[in-house]
Amino acid sequence: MRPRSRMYEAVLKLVEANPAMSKAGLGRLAHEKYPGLFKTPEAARSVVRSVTGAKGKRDRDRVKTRTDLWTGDLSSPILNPYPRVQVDPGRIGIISDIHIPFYDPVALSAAVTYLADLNLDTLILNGDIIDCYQISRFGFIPMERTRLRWEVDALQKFIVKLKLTFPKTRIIYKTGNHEDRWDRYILNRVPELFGTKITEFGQLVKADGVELVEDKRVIEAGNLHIIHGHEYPGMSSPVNPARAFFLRAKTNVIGGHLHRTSEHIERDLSDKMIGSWSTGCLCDLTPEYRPLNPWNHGFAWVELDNSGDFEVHNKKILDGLVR
Ligand SMILES: [Mn+2]
Repeated sequence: MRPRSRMYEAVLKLVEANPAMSKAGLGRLAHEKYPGLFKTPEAARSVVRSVTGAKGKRDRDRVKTRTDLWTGDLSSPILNPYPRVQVDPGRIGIISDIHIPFYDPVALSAAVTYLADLNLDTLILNGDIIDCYQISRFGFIPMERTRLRWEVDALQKFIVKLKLTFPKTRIIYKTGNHEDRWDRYILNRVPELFGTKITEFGQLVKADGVELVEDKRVIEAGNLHIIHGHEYPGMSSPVNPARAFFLRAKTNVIGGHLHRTSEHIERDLSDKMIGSWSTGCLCDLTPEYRPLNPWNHGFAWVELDNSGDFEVHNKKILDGLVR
């Protein structure tokens, strides 16, 4: 072990005395207490990081040794790695529930042209972009445009058009419950080919440089979590979609899936403000399979700053106008 610096020792003392304090708070405290050692709170904060990281590693090593000792000779478990996807600070557009071929051309172009003016850093296609109508378990009315082949072609044209409209924007496609129909279909029909390149849904969009987020994984934009909405069970028809998201996520969250614009804000006992939002859809509001519903057209954009704080602009679309 190499000898520890005075800065390291000073910060270690503070970390041990204030286990609940944030890294930024510890940085400020170290700067206040030892101005000779740390010229700025930021300089102190980087030492805080290394001190807490080192402690984290000791703990992780201890857990690993204990786990290896206890389960080393059991057979391998089935585990699901669940990495989160991070979005950088900046402007983030969120559109979802387009349900190609049942998209609403007026609403879709209103949303896309509005977002195109914002110089987005990231655009998130937040699920149910295509319907996968032909391969749903609810049966299907055969028409040219309801065939999966037509949907796939339309999706690819849509992606190409998005890339032209947002040439400098990172585009992330998070799959929703309708895209999940793809894998279920492959698993039922040709399980032997499941998980191979030929059957992978992502192959439809990856060539155009679109990143795919699958398997109900969460996107993190600073302190805001982005989900489609089907990740949680029992989300079928809540009174207020945003509140339903809040009750499940218990943290800042935005999702689509319910095709309705809503917002729910709560302050918790520690004075923390928590916000949840649901976005409207961009599909036909009276589709043949469900003509009566409370849906509205909409989308959102988010301004995310470096601290992780964010501002949600949850837009509605009425008669082709963004409100
Ligand atoms: Mn959905």
